[in-house]
Amino acid sequence: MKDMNKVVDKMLDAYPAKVMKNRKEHILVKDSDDIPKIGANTRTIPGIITNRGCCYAGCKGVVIGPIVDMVHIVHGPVGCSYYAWGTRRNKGKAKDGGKNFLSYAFTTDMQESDIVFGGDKKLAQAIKEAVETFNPKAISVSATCPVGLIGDDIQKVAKDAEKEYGIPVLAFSCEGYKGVSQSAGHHIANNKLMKDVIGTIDIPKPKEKEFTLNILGEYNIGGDEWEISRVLNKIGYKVVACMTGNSEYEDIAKSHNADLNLVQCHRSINYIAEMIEIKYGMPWMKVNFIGMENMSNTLRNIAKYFGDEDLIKRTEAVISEEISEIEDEMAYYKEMCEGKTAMLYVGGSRAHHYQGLLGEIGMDTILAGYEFGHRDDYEGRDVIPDIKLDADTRNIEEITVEKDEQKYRLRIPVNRLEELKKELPLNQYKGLITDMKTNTVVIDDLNHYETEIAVKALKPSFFGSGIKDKYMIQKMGIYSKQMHSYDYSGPYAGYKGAVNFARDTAAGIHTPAWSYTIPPWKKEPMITGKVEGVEKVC
Ligand code: CFM
Ligand code: HCA
Repeated sequence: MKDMNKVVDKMLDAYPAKVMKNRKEHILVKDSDDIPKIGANTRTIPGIITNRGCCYAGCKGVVIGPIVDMVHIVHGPVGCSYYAWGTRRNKGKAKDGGKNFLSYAFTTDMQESDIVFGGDKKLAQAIKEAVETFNPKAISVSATCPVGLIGDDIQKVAKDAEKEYGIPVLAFSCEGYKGVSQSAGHHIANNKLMKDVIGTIDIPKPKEKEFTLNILGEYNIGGDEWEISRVLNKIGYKVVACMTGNSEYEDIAKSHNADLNLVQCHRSINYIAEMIEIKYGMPWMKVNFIGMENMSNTLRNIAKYFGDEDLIKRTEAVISEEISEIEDEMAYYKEMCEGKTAMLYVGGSRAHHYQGLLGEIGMDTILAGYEFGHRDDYEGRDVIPDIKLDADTRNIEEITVEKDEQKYRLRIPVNRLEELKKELPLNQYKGLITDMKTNTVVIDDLNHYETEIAVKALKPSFFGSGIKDKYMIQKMGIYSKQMHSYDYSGPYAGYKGAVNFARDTAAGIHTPAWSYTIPPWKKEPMITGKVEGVEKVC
């Protein structure tokens, strides 16, 4: 068995003292069942090649962008808009009679003269053109870095446009430099959706045997939401809104009227889940739709929440039917992958969510980390978090929710809810470190240098990566799957998604392509030399 501490020491060894001290806080070896503390959600050291994105990416790219029937205007130079054009594979379809603008990229294309003289007029003109050409239900405006630096008042431009055109125009002051990663952008997006959209359209209360859900933190990457909703609908649930994958503006406006919020990606949307609970009394439950067992447990938990006998029976019937359809194929791929190892370095939730599915095809995750997860994403939480404590709230206007205005609409009695909180993941969740085995490595804000050391030392068969690290890993002869967009594949969620993932993984690991690549450790000479008077092997 590899000594993981030695691998970590090798990573840290090359750093100057100050950098080493900093990085040490973000890297740990899990060597017992204790949950060690990890440094997270802090500024990346300048000069280190981080995989992180920016605040604008988190707000426009992640949370707001997937809403299908809004025109999303990026106020800034064209590159910021172009970068976010279609790369995330957040799929969407127009609903009956509705519109879908996801394939477009709208930008004000700021030039030097706009930076000098201000871009407000150009933005107002862009909104006008969008209304006249596309007649959307609503418009979003997202600010990129220069907008904040020159002080364009996008909030005023949006308010004036709302009055003039009679449709919601949501302005997000999500300049890229705010916060330390895309996480700040999630928070800004959550706050505005809560303040200006959620709760603005009421729908009738569901009938007695109607069970309504929202899915939060699910963005329909590669069609995941379609697969999740297929199974939920088969059991008999009605999904009011998916935030924000494949959703329409009005779905979100109505979402406060559902019975229960399901939270898939906690990192990006915990703020809305908390605020809806405080304002409307709707509880939220942590779910995981990735992997057969996680999917089944999630479905059982939802049914248990409602406690309806028929619903529980239907849930069991659907689970059996779905599993019987895929188990042979899963077993076949398991045989191909059994005993192989994996590394996962993805955003703020997938590095955790995919470990169960990898386990189902016989693969252990030996190293994992988040780009921008917070401490609670690593360590889990069993109490209701205080949303104001997040470091991201720096520079971000807080929204307050009036407790006196609570509109309780609970389907189940409050005392039963309190009981269920002891049995179900209501308001609570496990962390990435909690679920990892011993003798594994956890790394926050992993960089390219550390990736190279880890891959060389541990030679995994699979690396779940992002676009910035994928090819550098493949050049080392290791199969790397882009876990943000699934490359060109998916869905990976739910039962049918699990088979897609298993098939892609088995094929990726066993492709003969790797035998044509000579990894650096097979051709690089071992150089022995003196560094600062110390004998070193590099
Ligand atoms: Fe949530 Fe996401 Fe993720 Fe995320 Fe992202 Fe994404 Fe991601 Mo890329 S919302 S934290 S900010 S699950 S875009 S769909 S894949 S880094 S792990
Ligand atoms: C983002 C979006 C991203 C980027 C993926 C990557 C995505 O945060 O800007 O850098 O590999 O999922 O598309 O996370």
